[in-house]
Amino acid sequence: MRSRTQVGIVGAGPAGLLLSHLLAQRRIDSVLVEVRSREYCEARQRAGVLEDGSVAVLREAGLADRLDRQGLEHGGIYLQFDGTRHHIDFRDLTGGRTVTVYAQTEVVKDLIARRLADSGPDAIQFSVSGSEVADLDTDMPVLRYTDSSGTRHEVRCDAIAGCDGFHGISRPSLPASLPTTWERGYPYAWLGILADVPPSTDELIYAHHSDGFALHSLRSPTVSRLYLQVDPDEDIAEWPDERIWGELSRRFELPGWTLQQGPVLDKSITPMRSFVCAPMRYGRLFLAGDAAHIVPPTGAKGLNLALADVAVLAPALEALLHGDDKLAAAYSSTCLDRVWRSTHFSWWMTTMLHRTPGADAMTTQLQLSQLRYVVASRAAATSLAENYTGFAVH
Ligand code: RFL
Ligand code: PHB
Repeated sequence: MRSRTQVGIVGAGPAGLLLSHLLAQRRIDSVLVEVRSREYCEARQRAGVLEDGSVAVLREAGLADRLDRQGLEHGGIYLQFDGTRHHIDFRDLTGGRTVTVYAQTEVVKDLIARRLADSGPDAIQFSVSGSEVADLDTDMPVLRYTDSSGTRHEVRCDAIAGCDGFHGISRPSLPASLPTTWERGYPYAWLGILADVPPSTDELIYAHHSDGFALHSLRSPTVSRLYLQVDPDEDIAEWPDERIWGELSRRFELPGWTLQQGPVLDKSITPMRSFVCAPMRYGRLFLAGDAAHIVPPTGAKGLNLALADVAVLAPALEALLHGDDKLAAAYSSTCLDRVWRSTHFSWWMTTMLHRTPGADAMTTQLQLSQLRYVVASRAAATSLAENYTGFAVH
């Protein structure tokens, strides 16, 4: 079946969903296709921390009703090392900036509900297969997909947004000679759990430990999210709940403090990688979010970068559709500036806090020296605080 739209969007993660909403607000039609079901997208456990700039983008887009009611504003984090827990006070260090703990699952649920309410049940095509983008050298690229009832579609578009994550089809559709990519793998992974137990902390704890990194995050006053550094080839079957709680308790151990345990609701292992692709545009195909860049989760940046990209892309597409290419031409470099800052910050946090298998004792001493410097020097703490809370989205 052949049809026509203004913007074809591949992928209903945070980037694709927010973009379709921002375009609809500008009265621009889009077709949004997603390989997974709605239920799968709404349950996928991922990020939890929104920068002030991301909250501002969601508020301006009229998407923050539930976020404003249920999001938990945090004015700092704890850094734990050498048996001591130190508070980094973002409000004090940055003149009032904070982050908001609000799960990616909730951002995605809010966005899906809003798109379907505003534009009807066909606004998002879930459970598609065989998505392809083609004719990228022309002013009318094409998006092809097979819908959930088996009908093949060919949609002519003025522009296409590849918001289909790291493993999607959009980035591989660029001509092989075009993009430059940079990649770094890390010799560890995160085992994450969601637990039905009130958090044992008021703010996130990032813990350096000789057995490996641990992070205590949360989802609500009654649900905790915790992570443990494990080997990248670790088998999750080797990690029954008691072993996970035992390891977490050891890595967060502090006299007079106890880690509350509870039923584990979800458990998974995530590999860690830094990746950047430039440029993020080819003709009328624009990459956004994880399709163009990946950061390790230690800096809590991935979701924020995805939202920032499309906040830049929506006005650029609007101008492009009115014949003005200026913002579209600047899209890639505007986004990559923020992407590289977050890539550096995420790499820095990651390498400062994780145990590198096989590393010598000197490496550990250098990490500890850096951590002591961060908690002792206002300048060093301010650098962490301003990167963590993020920079204004333009
Ligand atoms: P997504 O969320 O991966 O969405 C891409 C969507 O595209 C679909 N798709 C396709 N659809 C149609 N056709 C195809 N051929 C397709 N191929 C794929 C996929 O099914 C999916 O629905 O990318 P997006 O929108 O760019 O959003 C990026 C964020 O999801 C990601 O950066 C963050 O989750 C990263 N991240 C964190 N970011 C933060 O800002 N703060 C955090 O605290 C944080 N913690 C995390 C994280 C990621 C984690 N994992 C699991 C990678 C913690 C973890 C453990
Ligand atoms: C989370 O809550 O999932 C989370 C928080 C902070 C991070 C990574 C993940 O750095």
